[in-house]
Amino acid sequence: MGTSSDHKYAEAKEVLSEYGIELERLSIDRVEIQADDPEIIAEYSLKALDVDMPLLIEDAGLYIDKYYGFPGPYSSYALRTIDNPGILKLMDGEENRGARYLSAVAFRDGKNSVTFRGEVKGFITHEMRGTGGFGYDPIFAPEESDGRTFGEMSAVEKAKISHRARAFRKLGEWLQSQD
Ligand code: ITT
Repeated sequence: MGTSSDHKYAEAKEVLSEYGIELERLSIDRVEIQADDPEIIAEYSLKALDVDMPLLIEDAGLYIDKYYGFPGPYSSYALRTIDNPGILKLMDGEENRGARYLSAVAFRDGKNSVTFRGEVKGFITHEMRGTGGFGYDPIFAPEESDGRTFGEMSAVEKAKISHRARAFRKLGEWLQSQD
């Protein structure tokens, strides 16, 4: 499993399977607008897709308190450019290390359109730790843990508290309630 979308897909698929829901990945280009909030980005991308089947789009990012939410919607770009060492450099000597991951899942079927959010609060570590997860996981330590980064956790541990798992669990519950 290489790319970040492979990881995101595996995490989402795993959560939805707990609700008996099967997730399949489509290889189609999506329109991605620039907005501060992942909810707006995911909803816009979903609306722009002319596909006649139950469909979802997730958008996510890392929001650092000290930098007013940066990289936020630029998370993918910041990772491709300055990467984790660049983020650590920005945080050099900084005491306010608070950050959060946000995820938004926009879903529609023939009848409804709904969006669910998930959030996990944590802090940016002083160094990269762990080889698990992907993206910013080696520099993000959730509050609800023992100081380990997501990169130092198993997929199962990350899925207990991650922003993505939380958003997809809400979707799973909502879909179950529709049956
Ligand atoms: P990719 O091309 O990198 O997949 P994207 O624009 O499709 O970007 P997202 O909005 O969902 O992907 O997420 C933006 C970036 O935020 C993503 O590239 C990751 O680097 C980072 N990110 C999101 N969720 C993450 C997680 O659970 N762990 C680590 N990094 C994450």
